[in-house]
Amino acid sequence: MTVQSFEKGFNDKLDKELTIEPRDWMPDDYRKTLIRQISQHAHSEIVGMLPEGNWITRAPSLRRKAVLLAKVQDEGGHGLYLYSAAETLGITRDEMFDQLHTGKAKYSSIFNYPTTTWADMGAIGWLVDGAAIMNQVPLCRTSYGPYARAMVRVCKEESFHQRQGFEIMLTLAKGTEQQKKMAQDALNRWWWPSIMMFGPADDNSPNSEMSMRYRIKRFTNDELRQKFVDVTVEQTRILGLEVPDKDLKWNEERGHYDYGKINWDEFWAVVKGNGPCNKERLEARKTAWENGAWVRDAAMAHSQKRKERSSKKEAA
Ligand code: BYC
Repeated sequence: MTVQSFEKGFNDKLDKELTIEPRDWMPDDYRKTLIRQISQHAHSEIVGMLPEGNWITRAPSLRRKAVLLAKVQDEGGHGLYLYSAAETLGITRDEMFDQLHTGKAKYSSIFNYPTTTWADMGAIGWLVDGAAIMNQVPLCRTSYGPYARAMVRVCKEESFHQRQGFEIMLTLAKGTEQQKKMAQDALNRWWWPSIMMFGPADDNSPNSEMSMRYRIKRFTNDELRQKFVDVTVEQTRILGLEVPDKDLKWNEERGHYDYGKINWDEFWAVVKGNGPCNKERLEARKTAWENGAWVRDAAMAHSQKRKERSSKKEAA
């Protein structure tokens, strides 16, 4: 078979909305951009455990503690599905961790902001997981099979996360004056970073064209951002809180909310490693990796021993 016929088979599958599987032929740039996106997505889940993990011991009740603990564990699980999906493309987990620890691979900008009050747990669940759902539900139909299948489970868990965040916000917003203030303050601090999560504007998004063509991304960054704004503004009304954007207004003609100018300088500073918590987050990941070395060594030694035992048994 020629490269052209392999390419035709690949394109036919995309046209028929069939998934590409690990053993199928795929163009190099498809493989490369998937490794980039899936591994960065995995890193985001793992680094995303840090800002919330910070609040587990300080959650205001046993119920809140148990729920937050379960949520943070879920994020760890999401990271593991995603690392496994990326491994099917021919990169090892060690290589991916190395890329994270050396700053070569990115992770979501949102996790470089500090979590200073309990209300931030509500805002993260509601806004950050809400943005994640908006981005990831379409990824259940992404063209690469292992990524699409991982997303189905991830999205189910994310909707639980979003609801628990909204419930924290609702409790605070309907609570005392001081609690309502806390909720509004968290919304003020997390609104713009959440809007930025969707990535640069379409005319400044170098990967979008190819990813849309290969049906990896099903909507552009701006399309998803607009959907998120439209849905979330309505939810803010239920909370009785105010979106910190004086230019936000319903546009009858477009059938969407218009929103204010995004501070792209801030976005790129955070993406390039200069956000409020970038150094702290990376340090925490590197330390966890180093401290966990004995666990990896012990697991490898155990598996080696089992292998030796079973080959001895076979030989006997
Ligand atoms: N932060 O050409 P573009 C979660 C980078 S986890 C940092 O538009 P693309 C959760 C981008 O990587 C949420 N970097 O890129 C976890 C690219 O740089 P490279 C994570 C960003 O890939 C725990 C450059 O900017 N979700 O939900 O077409 C608790 C140009 O961008 C960001 C995913 O990863 C950013 N926000 O589109 C709670 C979803 N945005 O790689 C919640 C899967 C852009 O060329 N990923 N960059 O060096 C995607 O859908 C896409 O990769 C993106 C970016 C929409 C994020």
